[in-house]
Amino acid sequence: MAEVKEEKKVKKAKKLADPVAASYDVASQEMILRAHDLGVETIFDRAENMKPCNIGVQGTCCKNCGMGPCRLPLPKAGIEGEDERKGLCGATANTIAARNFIRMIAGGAAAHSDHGRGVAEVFLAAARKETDDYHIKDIDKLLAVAADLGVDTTVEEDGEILDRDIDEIAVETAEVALNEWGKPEGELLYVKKAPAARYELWKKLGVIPRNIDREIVEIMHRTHIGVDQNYKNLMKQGSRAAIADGWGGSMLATDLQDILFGTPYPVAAEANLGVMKEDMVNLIIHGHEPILSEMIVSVSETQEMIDYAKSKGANGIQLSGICCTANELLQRHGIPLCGNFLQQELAIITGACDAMVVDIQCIMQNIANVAKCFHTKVITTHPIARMEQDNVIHVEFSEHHAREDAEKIVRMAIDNFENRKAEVMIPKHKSLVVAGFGVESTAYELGGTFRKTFFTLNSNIINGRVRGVAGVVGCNNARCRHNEGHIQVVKELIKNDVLVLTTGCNAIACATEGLLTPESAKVYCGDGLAEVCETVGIPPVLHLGSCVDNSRILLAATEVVKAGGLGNDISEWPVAGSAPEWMSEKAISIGHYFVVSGVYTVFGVTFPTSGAPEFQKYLFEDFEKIYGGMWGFEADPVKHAQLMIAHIDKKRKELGIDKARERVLMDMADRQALEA
Ligand code: NFS
Repeated sequence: MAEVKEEKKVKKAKKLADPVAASYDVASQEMILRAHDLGVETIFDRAENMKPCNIGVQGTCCKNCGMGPCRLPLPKAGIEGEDERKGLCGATANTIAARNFIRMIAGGAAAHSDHGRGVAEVFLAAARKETDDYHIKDIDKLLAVAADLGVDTTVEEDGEILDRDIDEIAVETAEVALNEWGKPEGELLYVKKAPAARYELWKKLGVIPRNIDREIVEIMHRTHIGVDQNYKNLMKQGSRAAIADGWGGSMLATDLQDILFGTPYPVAAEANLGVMKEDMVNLIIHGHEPILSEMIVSVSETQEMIDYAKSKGANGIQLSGICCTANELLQRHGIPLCGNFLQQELAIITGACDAMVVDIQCIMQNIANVAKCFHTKVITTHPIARMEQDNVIHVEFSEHHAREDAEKIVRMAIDNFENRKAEVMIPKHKSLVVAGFGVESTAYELGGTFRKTFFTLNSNIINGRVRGVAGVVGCNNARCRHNEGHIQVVKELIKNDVLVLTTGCNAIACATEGLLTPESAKVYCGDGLAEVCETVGIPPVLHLGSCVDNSRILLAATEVVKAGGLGNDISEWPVAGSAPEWMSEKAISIGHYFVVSGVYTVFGVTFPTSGAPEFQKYLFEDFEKIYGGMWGFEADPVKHAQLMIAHIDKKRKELGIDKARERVLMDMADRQALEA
């Protein structure tokens, strides 16, 4: 009997991930191996032992009521004739996949937008001077946002036009901004920031958001059992909610963060696990909202805290970031990137992470289990994001005592320095990065102080040196090799003269590979793009920030339209989008607002509608006729990039600028032939 039990145990022994197969990144491979040596389980191992549900992957499992889940797998042979699959209520595969898809949009839009709301509330508190800890940092941005929200920036007194009091403008701007989440009538104000042709199209299609929250709520209503049962009508609401995210919640989050913490300008730093330092207190900030992390940066840079760290035997405090908070701190302060989504457990496995402080989103619950094997303190800070493990400390952060909270957290990290127990092993690998390319700074880089414009980019697209532009963004996904898709897609694009705009975990992946430096242009780019990057002095992959900053990509695409010569709408010029390793609902919302803004957008790994071919065809093909942008899917990174390049070439042809590029690509022999 005992033997049988033993045998079962052997059979059940969990598989360990192969470090090289699990990650493209050498620093991560070293830490996965280290985890195995120490007997610490990570997501890479769990991915080996638990396979995803096949029906869920196809998007055709409906669990929106208590009669299900109703599972409608795609027959192995595919669908021949009429698709007769139905749930108990009669819901078809199309209805189920569309419901699930727009619920993902609702989840993603809610996450971005609720983050934005939090920032708007802090902005209002700062404008009303109800907090001493936050102030308005960027007056120019405040004035620009005020104008976009219809807030007067001047007053007329005795027939004279005078500048309005800045505090008054700030309060009114904050109030109008906050109102965008739940105003009872009218339409979202920021949609008018889109090219006029796009706005008119949305109006015609009836997808202009009324307010941010309402569109998310309506998705939950329409996808409840027995409500909307037409996949096209369901997608109409999905599109409206996605616009409310990209051109609403996310864009407001970005703008208000810029007002409070500064608009990013190019800044140099380093990236990867190797930024941690053995002789310093390593405080890692992980999550999304810069409200907390900005305060931690400010506190940890004070002499008082540095002296305190020294009194505990450390040489100082090394801050670094994980996930999108990392991008926020990098673009505004040059704080190094420790890693992206799949590296959060690995940072603790170095044995040198004295505290990991988290706020909201993309935080794996398992970091608390990994932390138990080390001395690391995991500190949650947000009332809506707590963990059940008993080793997690909760310090509830509030804008009304932000500095005090941040001091408490930084002191905790410092006090914990002397408790390190495991041998410290920090990978050596790190790379240089240049980040901070917002719309404002990119216009400045391209056009100079006096002529801030995107026209330099347009003229290089028209003359063919730059073939087109791609926004490559999004998560990591443990169902594919960490960072490989990101890096290969981007390398293939820049090799083919496509300028890349990056955010999120893609930006961090590119950073670790050294693609975010001007020097990388010579190494990885086609001749045309390399020449432009070298002349302007920019990297071929421009870091635009965190995931809410994908709104910056929308605005950059709009600036290109405004600069002229490339059509009247985002859908007309050679641009494409991609999330090679997506996994979150936020990525689906982002992808969808790219699509309905007119951008062909390709996702990797899997696509959550594959079990409903008719509905998927609607997204992949019919959408192009409606919105000028559509979805695509390709798991192979090189083919993935090639799909984007083919779309870019199609747009060049439609604009009649394909010939220019053929001339640029003449090699020496062609030139000699011409001269002869
Ligand atoms: Ni965005 Fe994905 Fe998370 Fe940032 Fe990374 S996982 S959708 S990239 S950190 S939000």
